[in-house]
Amino acid sequence: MTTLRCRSAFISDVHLGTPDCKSGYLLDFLRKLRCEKLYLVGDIIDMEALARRAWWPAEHSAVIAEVLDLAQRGVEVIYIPGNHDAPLRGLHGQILGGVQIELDAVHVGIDGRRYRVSHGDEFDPEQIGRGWMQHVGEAMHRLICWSNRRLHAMRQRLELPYLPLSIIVKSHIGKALAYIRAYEERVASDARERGFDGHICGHIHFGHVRELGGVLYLNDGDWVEHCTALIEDHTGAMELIHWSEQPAALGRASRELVWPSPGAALALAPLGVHRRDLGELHRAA
Ligand SMILES: [Mn+2]
Repeated sequence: MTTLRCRSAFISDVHLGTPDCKSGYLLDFLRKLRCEKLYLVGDIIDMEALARRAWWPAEHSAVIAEVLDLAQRGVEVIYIPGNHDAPLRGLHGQILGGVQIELDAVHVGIDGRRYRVSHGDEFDPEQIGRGWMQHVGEAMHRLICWSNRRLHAMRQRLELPYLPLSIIVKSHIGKALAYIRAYEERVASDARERGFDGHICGHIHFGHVRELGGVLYLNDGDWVEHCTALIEDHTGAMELIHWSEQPAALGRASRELVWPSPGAALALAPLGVHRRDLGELHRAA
């Protein structure tokens, strides 16, 4: 069994209590993790979903047991609740089973860089949170595909030429990308104003390592679609990694070099967006 050795690890948007949570991969990640500090950056237990429908498989309990076990073994575990586990915010300042609950935190890297850590819903004026990508992305894509088929069949009967609806799809993806860019800008400018070297957050389910106007925007992604974590190695470099059968490094920020993650590629791959389009995003960003 290989282990993942690092100084700190950041995960968020696990959404325990929903069928979307990739608890198997997360459990494997936690069992192989050897770190000093583990930050749970919000939306870990989806209390909002649980209030609607009580659904809880044994594997989700195993995830919690594993986190508590890490705390027992001396890992400093800090839980910063998000909008889906907001009731836990009332417990800030308390320690539960060795897990420290906080509203936000300041993480000082081993290289001296200072980061503010928060879930990030405070930067989301529309409070779309978890649902937004589904709304704008997959559901829209499915609807468009279905409409496209129906429309095409109808137009064929009327002997009208083929009308590609992909233009409409693209405009919606464009909206999604513009939303992400604006969000990232808001987070980065807040870190800049507060005098931090960067901000570590989650919330939008879009893992990303990038530099924006001299500060680092570090989003640890999610365990619903992308199975990503942000890792600080023993030199202080921050790396976004994907964890499944085939773990992969997605982006890295050391003191010397920022290698931005192709976050857009991850999020938009299910929509069939080509890297060509993503190139446009990165140029525009
Ligand atoms: Mn959230």
